[in-house]
Amino acid sequence: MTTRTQVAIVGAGPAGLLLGQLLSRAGIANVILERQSADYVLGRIRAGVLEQVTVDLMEECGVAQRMHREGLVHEGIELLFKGQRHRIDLPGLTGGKTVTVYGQTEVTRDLMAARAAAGLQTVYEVGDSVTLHDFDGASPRVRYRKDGQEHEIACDFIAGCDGFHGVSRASVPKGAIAEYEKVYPFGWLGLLADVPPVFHELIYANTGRGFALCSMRSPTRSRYYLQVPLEEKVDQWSDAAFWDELRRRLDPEARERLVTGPALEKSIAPLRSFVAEPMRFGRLFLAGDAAHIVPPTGAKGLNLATSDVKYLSSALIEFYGERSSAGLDHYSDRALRRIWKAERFSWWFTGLMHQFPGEGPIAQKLQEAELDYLVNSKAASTALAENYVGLPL
Ligand code: RFL
Ligand code: PHB
Repeated sequence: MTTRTQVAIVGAGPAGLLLGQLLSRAGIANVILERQSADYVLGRIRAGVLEQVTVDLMEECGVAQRMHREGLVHEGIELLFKGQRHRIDLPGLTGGKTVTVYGQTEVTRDLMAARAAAGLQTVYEVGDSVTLHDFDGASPRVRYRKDGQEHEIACDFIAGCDGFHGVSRASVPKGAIAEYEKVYPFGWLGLLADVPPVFHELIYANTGRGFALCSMRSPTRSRYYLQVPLEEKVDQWSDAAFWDELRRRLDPEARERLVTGPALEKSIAPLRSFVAEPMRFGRLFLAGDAAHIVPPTGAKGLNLATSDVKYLSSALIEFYGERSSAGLDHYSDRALRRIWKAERFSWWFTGLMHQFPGEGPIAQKLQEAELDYLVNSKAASTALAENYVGLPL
């Protein structure tokens, strides 16, 4: 069966759902195809920190009420090194800017609820059946299989919002895409637990035993991460072993205050820097993790997905409203300028905070010297703060 829409969106992560919402509000018809079930998408524990750009976009989508009620506005982060914590005052260094701690799961849940309430179409559980056709011409099509039935969507544009392992980028002819990649020699072991956070702000810790991060989802739910070797498996880590190792990487006060409890979720994420250029191939546009990955140290991944969507939705709205393709023609260059700066920041902050195997004790000393400079130089801490809260669109 063939149906028609204006924009076919592949992927119902934050990028796809935000794009769908912004387009629908502008009267542009769209369908979202998602490999997994809605519950599976909501079960993935990922980002926790929203830049103002993302908060603003949630408002523009009309889905910001719960985020404003339950989200935690953070005015600082703590850098822990040589056993001591140092605060970075975000608004003081950036002319009043803050970040909001509100889980990606909740962002996704709010967007899914708004989409369902507006009666907009999301086709879940299409598995690996999606294929993209004719996006180098004027009439692209997307095919998929659902419940044993073949479907085809004829559309004006395809938005590839299907993450790093999605089908969209993989459908582009090899020579048409340049890929830049760095894989880091360690991963993050994350643990979610219903215990009060060790501190009311995030703690980023540089230690001789490796990086640690103390984050949260609410005043009663904590999210912690430990740098672990790449080859480590999550079942090698009992909850007790995790808490033990985290304690060792904290300062004495935090160690004392840490409240432990059973893990609700535990997983290992690899760290990668990746950019695909350009982000447009004819009538196929990539957005979010489909086009780029950052290591999570800078908390930029979800926020980059939202800035891509802001640029792409504006360009599509301009196309349908004014019949101008200027915005679409500039989309890739415009998005990549912001992406490369976030890639640089995330790479730099990862390098500053982690232990790199084989680099020897001088690396630790140099990191400590840079951190000492960073927290004592207004210029250096301003550079950190303005990147952390997010560069302007
Ligand atoms: P997603 O969220 O991966 O969504 C893509 C969706 O596409 C679906 N899909 C397909 N659908 C149909 N057909 C196919 N062939 C498909 N292939 C895939 C997938 O099932 C999925 O539902 O990408 P999107 O929307 O671009 O969003 C990107 C963000 O999810 C990601 O950048 C962030 O989670 C990164 N990230 C963080 N970002 C932040 O801004 N702040 C943070 O604090 C932060 N912390 C993190 C993070 C990522 C982490 N991990 C696990 C990688 C912490 C961690 C540990
Ligand atoms: C998180 O809470 O999951 C989180 C917070 C900050 C980061 C990365 C992840 O830099």
